[in-house]
Amino acid sequence: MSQYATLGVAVIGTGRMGADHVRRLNDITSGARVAAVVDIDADRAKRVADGIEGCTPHTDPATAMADPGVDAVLIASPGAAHEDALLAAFAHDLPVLCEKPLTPDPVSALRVLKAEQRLGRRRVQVGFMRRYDADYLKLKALLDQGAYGRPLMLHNKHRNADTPPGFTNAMMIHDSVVHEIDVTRWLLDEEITAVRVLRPAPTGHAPEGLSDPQLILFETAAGQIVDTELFVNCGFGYQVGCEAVCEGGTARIGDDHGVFVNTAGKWGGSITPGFVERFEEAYDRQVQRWVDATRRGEVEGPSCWDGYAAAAVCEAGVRAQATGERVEVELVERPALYR
Ligand code: ISE
Repeated sequence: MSQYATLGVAVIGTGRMGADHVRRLNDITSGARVAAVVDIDADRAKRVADGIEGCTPHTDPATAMADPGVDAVLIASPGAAHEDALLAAFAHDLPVLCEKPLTPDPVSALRVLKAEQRLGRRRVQVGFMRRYDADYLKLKALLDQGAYGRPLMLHNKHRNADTPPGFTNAMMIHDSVVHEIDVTRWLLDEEITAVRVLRPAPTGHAPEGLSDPQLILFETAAGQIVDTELFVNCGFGYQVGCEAVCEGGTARIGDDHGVFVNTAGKWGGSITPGFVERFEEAYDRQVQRWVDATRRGEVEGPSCWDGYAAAAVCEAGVRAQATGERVEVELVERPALYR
């Protein structure tokens, strides 16, 4: 029996992802309601709250968390604001779904990791939503069953039609490659130990100063090599794919093209425009699983350790990108809470 009739969720940040999660919790997720919204823009918070029965607007996360109707927190503010919001949630003993990144760098991620350990139990699920995508789940199941033997390599592709204004080379690692960092660690069940970044001559469609595309290489603790083609101004749509090369065969996901047509001497399908559309079901499943686990009094999914490890690989990745060198990833010993 759940201790919550309906889980009252405070959504921190009502930008693109936050607003999408508010809609999801309202219209799609069962067993939850949006009890509070937080945004530094008071008018915006009020506008969002006004449309939802029983929802209060706030500008400060800690005030929202003190609201008696709030049982859990979904953090979707910019990464730099995550640490304070996470520590406030710990102080209020509230379970959290935290959009990636956990925090923007390994030093602050480690502070969160230590604070959660002081609670003595996990409180946080990190929003690495690809782990909830139907294709990635099938690939993970095949690898875990050993269907094709030991995995030797992964080939990833990650293409965006274009980038928002102000997108930098470092953001290509922190915002985009962070997903391949997480799926690599999750699919192979291994830590990433070193990173290299190759930068071919850029496309003329990239904004000034952006080195696009890039080829990112990971080494894992088990000696596997993983490559990722990242091309964030490809112009034609959103494509994410992964091919696992194993001792006894290969398995590939991400060739989704919707309806396949033959007409006028050509064949083909369509390409999803962006990540919100491509991963819509994964986001829905991620939030539903979080709500269900929280209502059972449990925490599952990607942990603070996964958020910390991703931040450490991102830091190495940005150094590798800037220097052109192979950079080793530095990780502290994995604490017992996350084994
Ligand atoms: C964005 O922040 C995401 O998380 C998307 O999944 C990714 O494809 C995109 O490159 C990032 O900017």
